[in-house]
Amino acid sequence: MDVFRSQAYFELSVKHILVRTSSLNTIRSQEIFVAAQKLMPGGVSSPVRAFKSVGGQPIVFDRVKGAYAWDVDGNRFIDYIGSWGPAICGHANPEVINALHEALEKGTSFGAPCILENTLAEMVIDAVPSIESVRFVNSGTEACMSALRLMRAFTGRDKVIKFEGCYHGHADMFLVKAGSGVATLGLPNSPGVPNGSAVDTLTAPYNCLESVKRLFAENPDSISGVILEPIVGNAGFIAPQPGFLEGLRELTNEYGALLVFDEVMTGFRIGYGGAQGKYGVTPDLTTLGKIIGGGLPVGAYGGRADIMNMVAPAGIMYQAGTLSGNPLAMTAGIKTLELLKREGTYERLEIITNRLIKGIVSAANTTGLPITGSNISAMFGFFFCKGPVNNFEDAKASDTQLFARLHRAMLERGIYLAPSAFEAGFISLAHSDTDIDITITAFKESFEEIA
Ligand code: KE4
Repeated sequence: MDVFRSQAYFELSVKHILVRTSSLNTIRSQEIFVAAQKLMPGGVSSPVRAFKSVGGQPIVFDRVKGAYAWDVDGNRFIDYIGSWGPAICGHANPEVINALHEALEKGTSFGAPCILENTLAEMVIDAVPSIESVRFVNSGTEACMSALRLMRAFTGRDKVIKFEGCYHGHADMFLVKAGSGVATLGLPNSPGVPNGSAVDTLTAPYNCLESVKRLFAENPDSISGVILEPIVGNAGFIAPQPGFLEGLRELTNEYGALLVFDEVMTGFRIGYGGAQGKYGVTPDLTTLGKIIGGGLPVGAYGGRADIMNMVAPAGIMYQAGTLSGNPLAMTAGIKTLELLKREGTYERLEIITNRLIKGIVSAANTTGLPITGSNISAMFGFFFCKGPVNNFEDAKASDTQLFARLHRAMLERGIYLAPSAFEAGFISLAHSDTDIDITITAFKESFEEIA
């Protein structure tokens, strides 16, 4: 059978099995996704995109602009994921795009020092209280993996404390009671992670200082440090309780361990100085990603100079990357941070995000649905339960089935929410007051539909 006929036959057969599963026309998404599943595991490049926990047809994007995404069937959505955080200045921001066009003329990758790395490094060091020196990598996973290696190298200790539901990328030692896609898929800490990698990863419930104290007391000289999301976005949205971050700072100081804030999600999202700027707690190391790449692949880890000086070639802890410090990614990050530095950006983000979450909670209350929700600047979330939600156990007790039904109802009304109850929502400077009004109305209608 020649390729053309086989392709035509395949497409014809696909059309026959494709049915419209909702009022939303997603035929082309379905065709593409059916084909994708024959090419890539689960048809996606990252598990959470497959809609496994909310069901239904993953939406195949065609293009994005500002607060909106268009799928391959021509449906437009108001997007509250924003590529999982990077699009805080709106998708395809014209100033970022123009800067990239200029940078492209000089090439796509150097594999050599480039002044753009200096520029972005200076901006990060100026913005983030804990960072005196920074190393760029290509993802949040790489940043967290490297930060853990550095914690161990600097202290000479092997164990690390992480919190249930927090997600620090997919490196072996972090896939222990992790959040995000691992929690979404209910994977038991993922097979393939050898015991040797996970045995030194200790876990505690988020917001529970007593558990951390106990772990330190039981392992007084073997814990290299504590790593956490200072505001959780990977178990759903969970804020630190008053005193929690300060308590971790005191405990790590007392035991000679390091405190590491994973600000891959919160960095430059909840303020220009991240969560550490908001709460006034300074960790020893910080990991970053998402926004500092402006939508291109960038991660970073940085912190006290005496610690960072251990990183090769300044020191003996090895870490490297072919595309690290890539000129295009640096350009997108620089321009994005320049836009965020402008007067009034975080005030605007706080106002529209707070209005949205208040509208969501009020609509659910009117419909009689149990809900708890909140925001911190441009990051928000809610759970279908009475609340409060202070840790992953609380989050898991929420009604995730109801969330799945809400997700579908909102898609049909042109609103694109994270396809998991264990994720956060992200707003951008491109979301207009009208977008917020439309979204609140869609929530009201959806709550009435699913109640
Ligand atoms: P990446 O390797 O995906 O760039 O970053 C890993 C990571 C590390 N730390 C935090 C706090 C993170 O939120 C992430 C990644 N976030 C998820 C969203 N919950 C990425 C989405 C996905 O896995 O597709």
